[in-house]
Amino acid sequence: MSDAANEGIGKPVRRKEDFRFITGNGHYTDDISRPRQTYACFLRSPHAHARIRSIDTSEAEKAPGVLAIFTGRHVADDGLGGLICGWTVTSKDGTPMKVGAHPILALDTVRYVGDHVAMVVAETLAEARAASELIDVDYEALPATVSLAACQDKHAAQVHAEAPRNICFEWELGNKVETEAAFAGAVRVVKLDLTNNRLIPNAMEPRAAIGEYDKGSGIYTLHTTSQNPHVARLVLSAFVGVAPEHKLRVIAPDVGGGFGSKIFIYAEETACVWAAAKVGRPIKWTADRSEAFLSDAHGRDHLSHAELALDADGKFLGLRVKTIANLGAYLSTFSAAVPTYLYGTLLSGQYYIPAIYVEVDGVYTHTAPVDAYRGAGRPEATFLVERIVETAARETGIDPAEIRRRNFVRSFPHQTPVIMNYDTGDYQASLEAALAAADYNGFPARKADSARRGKLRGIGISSYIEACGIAPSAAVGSLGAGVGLWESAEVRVNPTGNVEVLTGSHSHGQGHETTFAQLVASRLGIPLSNVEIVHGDTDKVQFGMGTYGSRSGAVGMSAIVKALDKIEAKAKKIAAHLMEAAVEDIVFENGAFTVQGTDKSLAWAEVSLAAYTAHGFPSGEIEPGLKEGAFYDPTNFTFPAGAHVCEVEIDPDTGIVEIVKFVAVDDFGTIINPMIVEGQVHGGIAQGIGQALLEHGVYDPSGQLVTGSYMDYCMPRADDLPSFTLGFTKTVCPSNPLGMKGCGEAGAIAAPPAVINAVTDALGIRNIEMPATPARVWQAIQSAVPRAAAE
Ligand code: MCN
Repeated sequence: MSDAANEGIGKPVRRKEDFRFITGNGHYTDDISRPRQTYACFLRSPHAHARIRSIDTSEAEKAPGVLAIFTGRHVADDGLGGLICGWTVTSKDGTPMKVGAHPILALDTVRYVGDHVAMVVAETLAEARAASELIDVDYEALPATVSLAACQDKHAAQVHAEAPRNICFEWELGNKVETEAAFAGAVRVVKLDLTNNRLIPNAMEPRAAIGEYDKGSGIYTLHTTSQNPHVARLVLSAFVGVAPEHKLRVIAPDVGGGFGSKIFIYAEETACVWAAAKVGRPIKWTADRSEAFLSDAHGRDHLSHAELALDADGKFLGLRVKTIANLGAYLSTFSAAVPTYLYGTLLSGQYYIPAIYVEVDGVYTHTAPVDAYRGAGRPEATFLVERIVETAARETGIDPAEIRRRNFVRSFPHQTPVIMNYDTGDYQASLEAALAAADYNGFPARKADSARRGKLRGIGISSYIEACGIAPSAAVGSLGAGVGLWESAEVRVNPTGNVEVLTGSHSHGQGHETTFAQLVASRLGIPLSNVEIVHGDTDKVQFGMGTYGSRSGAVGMSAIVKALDKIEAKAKKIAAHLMEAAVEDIVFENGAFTVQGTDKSLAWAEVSLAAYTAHGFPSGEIEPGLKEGAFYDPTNFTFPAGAHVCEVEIDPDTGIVEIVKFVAVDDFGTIINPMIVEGQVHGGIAQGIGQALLEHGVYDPSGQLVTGSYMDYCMPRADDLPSFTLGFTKTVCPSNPLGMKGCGEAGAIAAPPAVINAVTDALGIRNIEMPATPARVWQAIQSAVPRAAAE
């Protein structure tokens, strides 16, 4: 029988799906082999910018095993559209963003190293690769624009003719006049220049695809590593024109992590499904790690100047920000939204700031496209706010915790000057809990002890807020989204009482098969093992918007709640009929339907069976069966918030930063599974620390990616990280029935400024660029020495 007490909402249930994953029984795209499968290899541009004078495939076509070679010309001749950006941003002069064409295979120009030039399909992968080396491309190499700071210069090479000076959009948000006035009345203005370093996502499973075409039915099938298979199908049918939506099935089976990089519709997956009909056989492609570095959409990459105006008491009066955001060579699926509506709207942080004005130039460069990566815009906003608040504390001499307390938003709902309406929160509660867990008051003694040992010690706070549960449709629509951001669910109760839940969310590491089942088990009073969560297949789930923006709990689970409401209502009707009672008298609790005030009762399984035997149902009043669907569109984002405190010790001889303590206290509203939530926070913090200390995507001035492997791109490893101390505070989110706030990105958003605030505190400097590698830290120490000596 049900053990709802141990398996329900709030219980740290172990992940159901992990048995499959850790015993090697997962089904990832590359594990799947289709009959008569062939293999694809993509010939990629070695140049950051070049004109293609000609492509000679004649030798390659004769190579063993080669079945077909496609270039941009074939794609264009077939009438296929290019890849799209699903979010339109308008510049401050009212003009729409300037969109350069994004062909599936390059036509006459390549725009970054790794751009797709040709696709070879062969019997084996080795044959496809060997043949790709025989393709003779005559390139005319052109100057490349790589520097973000210089890409708008008059003489910088143009990435797209449509975008003069490489400017895609010049966007603004907030009130410029009010912000100027706030600065005019300020007692102090704190200024800071910040770089948000470029990151390269590294999911454990690289991207992969198998495209297939069935001549008999005319149906295309694409198995792919997608976080949102329905959106992929929509884009491939409505915009690229691969096949009509009802003739295209997209399956995202087990997916080994995405972190945002698998939201997007890429060239390779598109080419595989399109070419499958041409070749008449299934085509598989799996990225190797080098291809992933070159061609997965990268993240972050901002240059910002920020100014904070304060009064004599350290109260914030205004914030002024100018940011240049790298979009790479082409607009990726959601890229325009990231440095605008996911960034500028969060610049109020946890603080009451009466006036804010932000300008963002979204620019093209000859580098890989840049799009959402865990946090997407919100880490950039949090980094800027929490770095300048920390700097303001140091310049005013007010303790960093105290300056935050003085400026926290304390009454809700709170309308910020940058669109967001914060629904609920208690920022001080998280800060005080984090400070207590970090023993903030004991820090001076620990610093003195480090100094005695010749080490530098620092402490840094990050009081972050983010907007997630990405929805509601009306809000995102008014801001430029091309899609709605609701979620769907269908609950199917079988005659034996077990339940299948079809969800439009997609789990690729977040544990939905467990948490979603916990919700259903709790609500229906049945064992967790009697609930199956079905996702990731457009033939099974009618439609769904997928998983990103930490939305699956707040939006996806809310859709399930709505469907369960309908299930319960119908099951009560059936129970009332069976027990000859009035529906209003039926109580459903712990898996049993009881007639109030009597000992008449029916178990969940009895009612489920009766729904299908349907004997004697009053005709027209009760339909047989027990299956209900729902779409859920919330009224607001959710606003997780909290305080992270990082303490570091630095060896001045080597510049090595050791994180000696990391405390995170987060408010995620109602928590469904604390073990999964802790895992999510751990992963996010690890990525945030990676950004702060280790990870950096670097192109050389000619546009070659010099961090294209794990030899050069430093991912955080277990021994780079301390054991994290976690805590939770709780304010219930009012815009979804479960009161949940998303947790999937919080760590990646909060951690970087906590780390950099600690490092700069230890070094006694204003700023250091991320990643604060030993070399950079050592240089900062060395350049500080002569100054100290001179003083
Ligand atoms: N949850 C909960 N209680 C809450 C909030 C969430 O129990 N108050 C649970 C949810 O039920 C879900 C998990 O925690 O099982 C994460 O929920 P949520 O915060 O809604 O985030 P999503 O499921 O929408 O996942 C997306 C988020 C994002 S945007 C990125 S990026 C990311 C992340 O999740 N990528 C990940 N975590 C990841 N974890 C793994 N292993 N792999 C990725 O690619």
